[in-house]
Amino acid sequence: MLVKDWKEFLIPYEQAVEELKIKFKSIRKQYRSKNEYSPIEFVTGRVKEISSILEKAKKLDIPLNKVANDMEDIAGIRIMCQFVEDIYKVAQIIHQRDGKDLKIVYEKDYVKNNKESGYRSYHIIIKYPVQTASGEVEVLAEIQIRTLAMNFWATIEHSLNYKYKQDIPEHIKERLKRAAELAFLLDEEMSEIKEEIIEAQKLFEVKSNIISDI
Ligand code: 0O2
Repeated sequence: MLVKDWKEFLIPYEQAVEELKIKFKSIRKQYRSKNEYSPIEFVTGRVKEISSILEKAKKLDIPLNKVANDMEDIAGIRIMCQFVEDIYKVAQIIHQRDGKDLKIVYEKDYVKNNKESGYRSYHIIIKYPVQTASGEVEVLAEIQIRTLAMNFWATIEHSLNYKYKQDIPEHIKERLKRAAELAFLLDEEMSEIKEEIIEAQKLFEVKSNIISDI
């Protein structure tokens, strides 16, 4: 497939990512405008690079004409939360939309069952309909929901994997596993004082609003 054809193929994925980012950011805005705690801290999204699609297709033995059906994360949304409990709250919000603006295909709970690497996140694979100039196209998208600590770990591990071409030296792998355990402990500790933190953040927000009104 030519680069031009890839670019055309990726258009509905780009639209899906943009729409989903708006929808999840808007949930956060709605909580905040009611001065309520939002289980969503921030949202990012990306369409997989053509080179990464080709690499993954090769690794997983996916023929290029099957990529749209078999590669679930060409469109990727990442939702970051402050606390582990928020991850399940966000998953519940997504469940409430199942059959409405999206369809849940399946989920993977790497929060409770972390990967061998130490990776933790909650993944929801969805089908998302996009209205294009040539009609409706349903694309697959992967929503990753994780805490800030899980995101910190995953981002660092991802860059090390890139640096070492998926072959991180054993001593660094061990360090990363320890770091993942510590990130998990950090999440547990923060959950223990969650109510205290939420209250403090609300007070801080009120104070900031007063200052910005002056
Ligand atoms: P990128 O660059 O983020 O797009 P599996 O066969 O189940 O082990 P599979 O089929 O890749 O793995 O699916 P899975 O588990 O849902 O993983 C999809 C995405 O989750 C990955 O996409 C990563 O974004 C993230 N992920 C999964 N495992 C790890 C991990 O050990 N470390 C980090 N940092 N991220 C992980 P890509 O295409 O691998 O990468």
